[in-house]
Amino acid sequence: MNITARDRLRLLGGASAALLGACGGGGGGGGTSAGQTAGTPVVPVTPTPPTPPTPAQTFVPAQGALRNAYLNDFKVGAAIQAAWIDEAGTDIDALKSQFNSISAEYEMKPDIIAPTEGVYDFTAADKIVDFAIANNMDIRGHTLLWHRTTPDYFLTGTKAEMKAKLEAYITAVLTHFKGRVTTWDVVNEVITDNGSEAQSPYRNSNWYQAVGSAEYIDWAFNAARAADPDVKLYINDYGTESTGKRNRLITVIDDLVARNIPLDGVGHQAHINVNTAASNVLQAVDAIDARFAGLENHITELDVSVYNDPGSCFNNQTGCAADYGTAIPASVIAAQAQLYRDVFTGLATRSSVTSVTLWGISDDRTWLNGYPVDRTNAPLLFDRSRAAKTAFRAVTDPTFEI
Ligand code: 9MR
Repeated sequence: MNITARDRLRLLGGASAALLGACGGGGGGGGTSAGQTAGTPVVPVTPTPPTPPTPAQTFVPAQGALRNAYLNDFKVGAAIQAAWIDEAGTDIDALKSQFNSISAEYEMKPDIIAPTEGVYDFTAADKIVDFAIANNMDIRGHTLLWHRTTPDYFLTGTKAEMKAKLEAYITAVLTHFKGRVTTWDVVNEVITDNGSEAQSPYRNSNWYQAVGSAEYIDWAFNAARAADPDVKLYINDYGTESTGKRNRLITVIDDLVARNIPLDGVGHQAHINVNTAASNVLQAVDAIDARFAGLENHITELDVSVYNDPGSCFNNQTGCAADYGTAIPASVIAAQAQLYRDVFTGLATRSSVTSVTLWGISDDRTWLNGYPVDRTNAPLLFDRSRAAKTAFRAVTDPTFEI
């Protein structure tokens, strides 16, 4: 076949030329196909567009749908990691679009801020706090004292020396964040899970053992109040949805209140699962309300595991529920959504609840993918493709049928 110079010019003209260029001139994207006679009009073959996802997959929440649904009730928070702030993508978009409070997943703990005595590094924490302020969000400071993130140097020397080290740390941290961080979890998980232990209601922790009593709790609250008279001071723990743990927590708060230790609120972590009764979470709030007028309640680490494991799974990783992989049954996703809805709407009727924080944003980045065993979990409001889940719709739209 003979292509003349005039034909070549026509082939390269206008849109056809652009398409040929884009497709590299080869394959089925354009050009002269076999059997096509030079001189006849060239109609470029348009690539087939990708099939659009079904509407269910493309549900995009309205800007502010989550925080606005509870604007008159409580702040809605998420735990994040500082590194996420620099990522382009949907987690940070979801955070900005849907939440109005932030917790640091680990960057505001003593092992990160002061791994060496007296040497403070606020870089990662400041990044989260600055981001929150720039985006009009609250910050829940988490946490000044937790047995799992206490560097060893805190727990050496005499009692007076340990007290001085804790006071120095708390003073430095609260002074640094003064006016920016509105709330601190002063102590985290100081209540025991085993009511028959001698030191119950306190946890037999490294702190308890080093000090020889629970006096370190007083030191922490007193130092925090002295450093910042305006910040809200919280005691935070998990398992308050079960009566034994809750009653031990109340015993400890009774004692703090009786001795005028400064305390503003109770943090309920609420790491629950699809089989938890929403009423148990609400009863934890009601129990605090009934006993302590004036204390606030925060839900601080809410997530709903899709697995209902026996105690042995947590104790020695045996008998754990089998991994669903990514094929989580629709019935489980629906049950999770219903539980989220019942918890959120119930909390909205409790005036002492001023903040509800999810422990993460999307299911692919949650501590529950590795605890109590490595497994695909899906405990949050956004899925692995970072799309809003059924649970998100359940808590933001009362007319949405689960
Ligand atoms: O989810 C947090 C994980 O990324 C950290 O490595 C870990 C230690 O700092 O803390 C995890 O968060 C815990 C929270 O601070 C207290 N309650 C239990 C949470 C899950 O372990």
